Amino acid sequence: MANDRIASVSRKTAETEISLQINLDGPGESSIQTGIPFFDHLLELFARHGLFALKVEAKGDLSVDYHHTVEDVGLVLGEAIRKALGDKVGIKRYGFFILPMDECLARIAVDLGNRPLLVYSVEVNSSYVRDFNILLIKEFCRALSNSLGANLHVNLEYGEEPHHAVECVMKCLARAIDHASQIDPRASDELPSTKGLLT
Ligand SMILES: [Mn+2]
Repeated sequence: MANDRIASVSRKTAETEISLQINLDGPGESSIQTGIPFFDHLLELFARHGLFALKVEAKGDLSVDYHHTVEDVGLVLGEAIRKALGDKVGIKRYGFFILPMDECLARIAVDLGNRPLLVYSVEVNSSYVRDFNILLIKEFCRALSNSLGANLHVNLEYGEEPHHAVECVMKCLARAIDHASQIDPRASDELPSTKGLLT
């Protein structure tokens, strides 16, 4: 098991250029620059509530729209978490959280078992926070699930206000991933699988 669970990933395409660093055992601090203020806000919350240390610098084709940038940050974040997890020996592997935020309640479960799949159910009356379409968070979660190799079940049980709804989802997601990536002191030398392989 690696001592410092820190990883950096950089990725450049014709649409986006992203560099990201994460410490899974950080104190919840962050430095986020994506060019999309509301998305910066959500990633700051992700770092704070996951108790990660997160640094994100993203330059994307925002003149087209926010889609490529949001999706690609999800992809690079998943890759960095996967790298920081290393061989996954000793981790809890499964994580879940139920998080209330004002009128919203999110329920999220994650399996870091290298079987990527997203089940996503987040419905609120309106889809926009200023010019940010909250449907993009589904693309973010799908990209994260694929590159992290995580089975993700993301449910907003109920809620109305779109800002509250996606903030509730991001805080809940961070806490579920934090839970799953923690080392289990009762089995710190064990791989949480009978298959003998989780990567
Ligand atoms: Mn907020």
